[in-house]
Amino acid sequence: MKFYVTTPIFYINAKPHIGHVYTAIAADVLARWHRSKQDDVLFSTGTDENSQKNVEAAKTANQDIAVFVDDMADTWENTFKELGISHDFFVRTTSPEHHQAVTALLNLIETHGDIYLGDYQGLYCEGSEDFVNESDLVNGLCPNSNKPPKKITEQNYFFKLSNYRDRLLEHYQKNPDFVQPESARKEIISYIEHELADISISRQAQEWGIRLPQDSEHAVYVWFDALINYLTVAGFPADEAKFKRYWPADVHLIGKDIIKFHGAIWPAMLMAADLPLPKKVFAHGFFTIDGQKISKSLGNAIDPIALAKEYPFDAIRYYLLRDIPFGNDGDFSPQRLLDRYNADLANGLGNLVSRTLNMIEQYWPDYDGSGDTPAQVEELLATVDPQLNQLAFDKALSAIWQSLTWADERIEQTKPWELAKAGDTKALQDVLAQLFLTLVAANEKLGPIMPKTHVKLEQLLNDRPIKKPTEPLFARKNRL
Ligand code: ME8
Repeated sequence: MKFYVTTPIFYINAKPHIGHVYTAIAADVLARWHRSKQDDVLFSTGTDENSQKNVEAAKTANQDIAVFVDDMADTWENTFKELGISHDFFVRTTSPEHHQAVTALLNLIETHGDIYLGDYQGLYCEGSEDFVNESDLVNGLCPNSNKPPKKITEQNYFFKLSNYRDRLLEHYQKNPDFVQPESARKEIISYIEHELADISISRQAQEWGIRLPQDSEHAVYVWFDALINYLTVAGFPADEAKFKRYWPADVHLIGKDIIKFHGAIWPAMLMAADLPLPKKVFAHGFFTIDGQKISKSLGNAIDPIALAKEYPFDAIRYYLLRDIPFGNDGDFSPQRLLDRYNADLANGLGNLVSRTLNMIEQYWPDYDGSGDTPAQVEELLATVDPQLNQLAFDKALSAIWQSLTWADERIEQTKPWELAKAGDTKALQDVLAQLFLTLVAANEKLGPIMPKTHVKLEQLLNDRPIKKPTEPLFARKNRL
């Protein structure tokens, strides 16, 4: 089976923060999980470069915009690489392949008669690159950026989005899983029912950006351009074989802030070009940092590379996916990260590994690792794959940790050292094998979520004779 998963492509007016990396981590887990099932995976991420935000940032940095986006795209790509994100494709919207895809899609939509020239008079929020209504404003300011909107009056090309209202609603009715979770689905259906109107797809007199094939005086509206990245990655329009192989995408992972674009505008664009729709759009929640919205002015954006110097990146993956049910809003708390690290990783998994291997080395040095996974553990771990399929990462992790707790309890109940003292070899070996095989089974499920830990643990478990680790899997940390 093929599996095509995407993250949003990110604005590169600033460096990546932990919120951006969150989406990439979730996509990475899914990609690794599908690879482990031998699926033909395409996992894409990339950068949204034709935005006015980037132009402003280049000006502030006193740099030529083309140089600026090259540098920043490198920074983003290197950040993901350094963190071990396993994307197969890093798409840039200034690339020639993407230009080609945008032009081809716009031409297809035009053939359908869905593009027309009109006058746009209204408000524009540069922070979210969005045309907005008065009613969208919060105290007169743009909802996402808290900045005043710009009033614009210009001739624009429009996409007849309103033509697709009924087809979109029908699609939602027939495909209840198209947008998840339910809160996002409700929000988007209400938007389609009550607010859907034609959208402007070009900006006049904007130098930076892809030229509209219909009129080179206009740049393509950056959101229209950005959404098409998902086709570019799949080889549209030039590589027909690749496109057939991967399109439609299996899941677009996004934050809930951009649901309108992915749940209404994007499917309508594809309908207008007679292309199949993605199978699923999953909108995860937003998290604050210690209760505060992540913002430049507060300077509280956590740099993922700096954080990965303090904690193994697997621990950060674990914390984010375990602590915030995927789809809900949440809070990133450095204190909770530390607590979870110590409790679940250092004292939990790490301690169980060292106790188990230590006892085997001591009491049963010629154990070859054979035997059956305990039934209770098998039952717990059987829930992991279905949970991953639902993107319920927290529940998947919780099931894995329940199996570790089961093993910890076995140690407390059976006290292997006392069995050894009493010379009860059979009971002693039974429990040691149970512990070992629990670790083997749990580690198999950990693979996509904590890939480095998985490899380390696999080495320890495959070593013969089985030896206690020379260093802890996770060293305890005392203070922030
Ligand atoms: O919107 N919590 O790019 P962007 C969780 N270029 N996720 C967060 C987050 C937070 N606090 N902050 C950011 C754009 N994100 C467009 C997308 S796609 C065709 C074009 C994540 O750089 C989340 O995935 O503003 C969100 O949707 C994305 O970053 C927004 O990134």
